[in-house]
Amino acid sequence: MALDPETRQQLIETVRRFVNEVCRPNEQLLSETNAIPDAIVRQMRDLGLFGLSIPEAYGGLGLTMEEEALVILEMGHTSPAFRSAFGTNVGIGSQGIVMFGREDQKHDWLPKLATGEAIASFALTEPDSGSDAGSVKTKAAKDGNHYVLNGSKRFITNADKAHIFTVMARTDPDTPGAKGLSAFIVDRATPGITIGEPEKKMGQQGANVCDVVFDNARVPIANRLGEEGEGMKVAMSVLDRGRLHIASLSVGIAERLVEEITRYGSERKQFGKPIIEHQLVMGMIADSYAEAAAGRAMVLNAVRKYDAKDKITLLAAATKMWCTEMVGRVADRAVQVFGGAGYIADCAVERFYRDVRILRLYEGTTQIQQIVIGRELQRMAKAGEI
Ligand code: COS
Repeated sequence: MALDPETRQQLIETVRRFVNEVCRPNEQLLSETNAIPDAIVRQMRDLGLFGLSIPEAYGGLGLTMEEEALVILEMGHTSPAFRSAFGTNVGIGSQGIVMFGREDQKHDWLPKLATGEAIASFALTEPDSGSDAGSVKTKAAKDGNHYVLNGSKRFITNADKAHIFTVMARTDPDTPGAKGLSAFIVDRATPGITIGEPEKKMGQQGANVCDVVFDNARVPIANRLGEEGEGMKVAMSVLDRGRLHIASLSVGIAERLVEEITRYGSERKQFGKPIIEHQLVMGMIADSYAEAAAGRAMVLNAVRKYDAKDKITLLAAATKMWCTEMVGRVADRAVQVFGGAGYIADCAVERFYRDVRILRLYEGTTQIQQIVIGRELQRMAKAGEI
């Protein structure tokens, strides 16, 4: 149920204060140490950030998608690795259970995910299966009351901290493609699971991605999410929603960058006046402001449609595509406005420039979003909906 307007405003202002007073002063530290200080993670837990999307019945805040987007827009005003600490619990790690879990599965895991006591990760991508999600090779072979998992997952966000994984694996070796896949909740403590070292990445220091290897890991049949063969449906439903979350984050970062370039442009003088008064610089700042504002409107429209239970696949893909591309343009302009100062390692715009590059890749590349959009439009045309 949606919050009343006053509570909603209080929530947004609380998150804004947390971002301004706690996260922003620690951006440099986060980048240098590649880790979020424990004290900040504790504050995230106290604020309920790990449980934004988890129903109140399981100890979460049970926010609507619109409310979640408003929180994530605020979190976008600081280094996105802060959001990543709780992002998988709110989004792709937990939503398989929220959407497809049985009562006992929800009861076992959601309360711990809501408080941040347990961390959830989403394990779809593999060395040979990225954009082609239906080609997953990890096997889940039935053996008595268990499935035996064998295979490797790659670039799994928060795998190093995870207590559970939502894993997509092939239960039907004779059915190639998406129809042979099923989804599972896999406890990290299961014997036969190895987590790789965190990868060294271009940006988002403090948010780790690792390999996850399954070597005869025995997962109880009771841990399957949905029916056999529904793995792709679980993954894609989770990603439809995740794409709205990433779009919100992108818009938040674009807004932060507009703030950075407006302030810098007003302070930095060249040719005897603030550079914002030079029309070519002014144009870059104005374009960035307008694009961030357009992104906010696009996100709010899409999340309201999600909350109204409209079919969201088309709009989620379009919103994710446009907002992540948009923040890429804004970050590029931000470096341009800062000039040489924007190229110096670890100044804010240099960091954001690197941080935002992944947004156009994960949870479906821009080119995958184009495919989803094209196919959905064609489907609608065939169905006479266009
Ligand atoms: N919601 C629910 N179910 C969906 C769905 C959605 N948005 N999209 C697809 N499905 C279902 C389909 O209905 C189909 O099931 P049925 O055959 O029972 O109808 C099944 O999933 C397979 O769909 P499709 O045939 O469209 O699959 P493709 O193999 O052609 O793949 C794309 C479709 C390319 C869109 C998909 O693989 C994709 O999104 N890839 C990107 C993956 C990604 O985002 N990776 C990032 C990892 S997380 S960081």
